[in-house]
Amino acid sequence: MTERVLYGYYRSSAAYRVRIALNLKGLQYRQQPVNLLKGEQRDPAYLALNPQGLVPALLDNGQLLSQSLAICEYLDEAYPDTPALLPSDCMERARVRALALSICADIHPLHNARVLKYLETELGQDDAQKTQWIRHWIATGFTALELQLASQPATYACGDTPGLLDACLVPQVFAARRFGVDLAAFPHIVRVDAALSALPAVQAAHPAQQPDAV
Ligand SMILES: N[C@@H](CCC(=O)N[C@@H](CS)C(=O)NCC(=O)O)C(=O)O
Repeated sequence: MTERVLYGYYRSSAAYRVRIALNLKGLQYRQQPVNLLKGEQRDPAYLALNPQGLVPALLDNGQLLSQSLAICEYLDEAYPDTPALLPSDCMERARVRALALSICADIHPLHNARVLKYLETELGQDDAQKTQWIRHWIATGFTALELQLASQPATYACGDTPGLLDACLVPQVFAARRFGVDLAAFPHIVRVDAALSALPAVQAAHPAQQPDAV
């Protein structure tokens, strides 16, 4: 088997999701940092690997994969003997995917680095305006997620074993704290995040624990 390599950045929410997924599944990997602040995601060598110029990308069995959710689902299918990230029931799987997408497609892209840069350089928004934007969109997404978690309370986001939604929730809560979002209105999200943060697999994925952390 060839080496498994995760191209990522310590503070990237999307790379953080994949680190959690790999750790929950007990799959070994080497990290290859791509420094987003230095623009390394746009280096020709990296664009040759991932033309989108985004992290993460995962090299597994000699093939390169992009998009964090696609990578997590691939890991579940390719390594069925490791702990499952998705439920076996197709209705439950659809529910988990929907909630994961509510974070990955509807919250996170609105505060991605390139979006914030565009707000600043092209639309002339200052730091206070950008912070208002970020907090608004995270709180909007969390308001709906909180209601959904409250409707079926469990140890983790979707039951009593951690899975795909948890791998998305932890990085989004990390980002919310980093951007100063008031989490008082989201007790279920905070509770689930605390339960997850006690797991060694999740602790090892924390940005501060990564080789490129500054
Ligand atoms: N939908 C993608 C999002 C990837 C993404 O937005 N990555 C960010 C870091 S969290 C990135 O590489 N940003 C670089 C940039 O904005 O230039 C995924 O889930 O993998």
